[in-house]
Amino acid sequence: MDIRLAGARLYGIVDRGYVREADVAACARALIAGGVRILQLRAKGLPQAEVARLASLLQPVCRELDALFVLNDDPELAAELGADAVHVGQDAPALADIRRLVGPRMLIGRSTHSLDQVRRAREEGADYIGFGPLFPTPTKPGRPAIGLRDIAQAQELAGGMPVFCIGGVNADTLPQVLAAGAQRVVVVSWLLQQADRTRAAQQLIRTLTPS
Ligand code: TZP
Repeated sequence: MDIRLAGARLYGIVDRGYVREADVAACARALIAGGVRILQLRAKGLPQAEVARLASLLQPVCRELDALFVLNDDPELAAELGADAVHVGQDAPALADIRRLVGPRMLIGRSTHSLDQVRRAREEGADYIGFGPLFPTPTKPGRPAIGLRDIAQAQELAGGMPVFCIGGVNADTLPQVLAAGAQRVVVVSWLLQQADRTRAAQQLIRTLTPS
């Protein structure tokens, strides 16, 4: 497994819904300085050329600071850009088809919302999964929350495949999420809305890292 993926407990997302284009590179720097080692560009609904432009701001920062650069939703563009990883949802094609597009080395992550989907993601060879949304979240309005009950079983079904719990995770909810069996989390809106994103990421990482 990629050593940066194996070591990643906090997955960050530079989400264009929260971050202005002019702030993309600085945001990436702040999150990575706070300990984020895997960072996704999420730009829902934007044309591919605009996503490519945003990637041209974010990817070099990831390269320079040795964080994994993940592109959301677009395997074709991920391959073109030479991203470290691509993240896809349940509506995306089978991972075997995505693998053909992106080649043997790129990491592939899949969003999952149920234990059945965790099982399937493992069978189809995902490199990691997102599992959630645990709580209602402004980042995916209207999406039903799955709660904390299945986290431990999701971890078990995943075997060694990293499981990043997602959806409504913040400094207040993180202790409950960890108590339910999570080891890794994705935090989007809470981190992006902090005045000092570096300190906020450091705070989460302290809670995530067993002493
Ligand atoms: N997939 C499931 S929940 C979610 C995504 C992309 C958004 C999580 O965002 P937040 O703001 O950390 O709740």
